[in-house]
Amino acid sequence: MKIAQIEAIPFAIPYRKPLRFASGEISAANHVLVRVTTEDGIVGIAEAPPRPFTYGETQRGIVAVIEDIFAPQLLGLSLWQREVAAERLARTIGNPTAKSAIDMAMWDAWGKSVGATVTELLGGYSDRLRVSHMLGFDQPEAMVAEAEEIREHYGINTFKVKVGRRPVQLDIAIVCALRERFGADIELYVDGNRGWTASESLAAMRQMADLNLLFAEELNPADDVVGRRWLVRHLDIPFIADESATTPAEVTRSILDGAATAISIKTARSGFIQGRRVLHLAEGLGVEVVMGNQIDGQIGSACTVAFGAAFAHTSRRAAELSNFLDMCDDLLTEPLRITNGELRVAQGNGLGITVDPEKLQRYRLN
Ligand code: MUC
Ligand code: MG
Repeated sequence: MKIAQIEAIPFAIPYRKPLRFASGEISAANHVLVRVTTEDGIVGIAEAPPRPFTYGETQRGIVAVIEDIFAPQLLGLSLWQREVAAERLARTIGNPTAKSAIDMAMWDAWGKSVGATVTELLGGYSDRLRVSHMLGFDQPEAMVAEAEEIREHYGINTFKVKVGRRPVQLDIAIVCALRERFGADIELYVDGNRGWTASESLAAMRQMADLNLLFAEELNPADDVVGRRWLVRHLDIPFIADESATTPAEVTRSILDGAATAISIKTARSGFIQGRRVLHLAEGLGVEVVMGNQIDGQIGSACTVAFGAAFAHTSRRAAELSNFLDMCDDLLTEPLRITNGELRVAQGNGLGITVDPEKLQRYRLN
């Protein structure tokens, strides 16, 4: 069970259509496949999706930090020593996605070694999650049409609408159009990716007060310390901290400061080991969580559902698991399938997924 090799393999898969939101745009999955191989030949996998505009990590940076800094510190550790690995990785500040992919690949390998799924190892609460679909920036008609298609094909009834543009009226019109088209048949919430000011956010939320929204997420920057607290205090729905609260310390500060009243957990940036700490902290503080999406491919989505299905608290709300639908292709032998609005945990030990060698050959960059 000792780690013999850690590989970081960059790959690129184009998107069918770009996903646009207030802090960036994605038109290709320039991700890194991380493989942890043990001395007895067990291979664990995970993927690292860099989001330079949010966390500063890049594809080349992830490969370099894994090869030069992280891998040499972990070789020879046993898969039973995940806390030792986490402690060594934590000595380096930042690089959340690189660290998380190593952590999750270790759990995948551990599950394969002991004959259990990662969901069972983490908590074993369920075998599936309801899915929420993210609607990126577009004109109102196109966003309503996308929601229609997603409901029809995949049975998804929860939508997160990207907002944060100026003039704010355009985004408000889209949320109104979605509610008008689908009535009470869908759940809706909004995510601003820090695009608005506190006062723009409150004015917009007041105009959407009758639309029965579930949550508002990261509408303005958390660094607007007083403005953010003022905004959250004036809302009567939970306010999700996403990119502003990714570690246990940031979550504690956000909730105690009144900068948020709910938390997004993304396995891409917390892995399973930190994700579990954030989750239990949120439970202890008494706030809701949503399983978020760092615009993961299918490997990352398999990680999210494996984690989210493991616990009651992460299973309550629909999880953001459908961004991989925007990709032209992926690396898995057996693609993930969303049916009846749900994604099931892949069957098989560890994460239950396998990389198709031909696809990896086609899309890898080195
Ligand atoms: C979200 O919830 O903000 C966009 C970039 C990223 O890292 O996550 C997203 C979705
Ligand atoms: Mg967000």
